[in-house]
Amino acid sequence: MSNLITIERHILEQQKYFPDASGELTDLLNDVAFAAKLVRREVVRAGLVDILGFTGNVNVQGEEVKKLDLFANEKIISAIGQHGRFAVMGSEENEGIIIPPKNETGSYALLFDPLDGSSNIDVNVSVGTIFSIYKLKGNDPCKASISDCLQKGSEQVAAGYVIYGSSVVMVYTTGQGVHGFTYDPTIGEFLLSHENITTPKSGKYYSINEGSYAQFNEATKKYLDYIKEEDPATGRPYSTRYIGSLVADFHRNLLTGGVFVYPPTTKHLNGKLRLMYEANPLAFICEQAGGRATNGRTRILDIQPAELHQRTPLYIGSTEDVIVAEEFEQGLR
Ligand code: P6P
Repeated sequence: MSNLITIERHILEQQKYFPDASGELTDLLNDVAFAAKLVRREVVRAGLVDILGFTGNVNVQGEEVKKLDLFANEKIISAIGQHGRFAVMGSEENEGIIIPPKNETGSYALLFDPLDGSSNIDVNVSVGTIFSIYKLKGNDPCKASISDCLQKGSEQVAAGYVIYGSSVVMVYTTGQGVHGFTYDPTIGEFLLSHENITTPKSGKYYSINEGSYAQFNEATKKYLDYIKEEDPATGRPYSTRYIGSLVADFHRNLLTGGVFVYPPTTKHLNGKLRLMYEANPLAFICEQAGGRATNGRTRILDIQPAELHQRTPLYIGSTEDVIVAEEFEQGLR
């Protein structure tokens, strides 16, 4: 039975695809899985301990920091940083790069959003951790810098997310397909539950915040009008599904098919979502599952980053559905 395969064993088996692998990628993916268990422990009981609510601080994004945001960030940095496998990190919660202790032995860079969708924490809506892993560009980890973090998404060696929902699922790719693991609290293990995830070429869901309609450009408004028209031959109208938690919306569409769109708006001219630790890792996963991810014009994984926290519009999900949304954005429809 495949569900008796732990994530640690699966990661080890994936190593055979990397003949020159030193086992480091295996170790650091296990580090991430371990950190996910620590975060899960607090997320699933957040209502029982004094970890809900706000810290009273504002992060680099100008957003109020939830206690659980801060906890998740600190846990990931300490649980992963302690083994010295990462020479540099970039977090949604930290303005600059993080140089972990013992970084002199690291060969990789880690970008992560410790707890995305945190505004949903206090109302028990699914939230998620998203991570992205690169090899260092240089050979000297002591010289690891921001440039090791600002690599194109196509350079990722691994990416994944953990969704803390009705069950806790960790999904990852190393470029050899997409695999999902469901946490079994009775044994404290992530067990293989979704092997070789492939996303349908088209779906029936579209995910966009229609409350921002007044902020959308005319192309996006035309797309929304189109997707809601009655046309059984093209499966329209699509159903709207928008949780307001990127990982939850992405995960549903990945499994069932559909398209998630966060377009440019008058409030966020370059979109709201972050390239390095939201769009890139999810784009890597989506493409590995047979889907498509662009900013409406350019493949997400081809975007050359300029800043750690730069934003991007995001059109991601089932290939045929994303192409339709892009054609409206490009004025082709
Ligand atoms: P809006 C949550 O704050 C988040 O970063 C993503 O998880 C989510 O997809 C998006 O913002 C929701 O943004 O503007 O629709 O509320």
